[in-house]
Amino acid sequence: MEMEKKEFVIGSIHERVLLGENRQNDIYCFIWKSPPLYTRNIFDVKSLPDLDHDGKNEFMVKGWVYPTATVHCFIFEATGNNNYEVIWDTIYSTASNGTGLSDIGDIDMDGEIEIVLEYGDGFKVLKSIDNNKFVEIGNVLVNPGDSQIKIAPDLDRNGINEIVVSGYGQTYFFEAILNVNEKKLKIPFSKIELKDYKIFDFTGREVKKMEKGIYFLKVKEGKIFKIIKIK
Ligand SMILES: [Ca+2]
Ligand SMILES: [Ca+2]
Ligand SMILES: [Ca+2]
Ligand SMILES: [Ca+2]
Repeated sequence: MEMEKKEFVIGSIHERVLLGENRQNDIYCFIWKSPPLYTRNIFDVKSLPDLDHDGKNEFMVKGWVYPTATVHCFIFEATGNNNYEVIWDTIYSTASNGTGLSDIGDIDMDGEIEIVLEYGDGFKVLKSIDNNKFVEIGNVLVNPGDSQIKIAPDLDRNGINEIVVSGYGQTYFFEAILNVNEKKLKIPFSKIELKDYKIFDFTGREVKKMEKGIYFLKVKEGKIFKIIKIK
């Protein structure tokens, strides 16, 4: 029986990305190398589940060049066996001295996945609107930037997934402000800082001040969290 092969993408500090494949138990090999992308520091890599619905999966890579402070995002798509091409790309400038990691998820709650691209100064929401076509439907500045993005599965149960942005000891929750009667290609976002949430520990006592560490957050009701510190 032919096993389905899993591929993986590796970015680099140089200008290219490499694609590897698992051949058999513990055996991996590189099967494809991109042309020079004229960017650097390609640490942010994300698999995309065929966002433009043409039957071919995509992957996204983002590079950042210093000191010109430009962020370049590329979306590649498979063109056949073991070959990939850039189908869309965009450049942003950033005032931040670094960039973080992006995520994907349903941000405008239409059942389709969007890319939430971290670009140093905040995030951009990129949406596929046709074959090989992506548009920016949201742009949020998050000081001080250079953050990790995670899409949360509607923790406060109001029907809208959250975008969680963490960096430099700060965490913010964002949600798209959606008007269900109107389909807009530009959506604003509301920002909720973690300090705006009521937080309780597992004994039921309210936590007034969060200290450095890693926390599990669990929604009790509305914007009230039960919290368990694990480190
Ligand atoms: Ca596709
Ligand atoms: Ca969506
Ligand atoms: Ca395509
Ligand atoms: Ca929500």
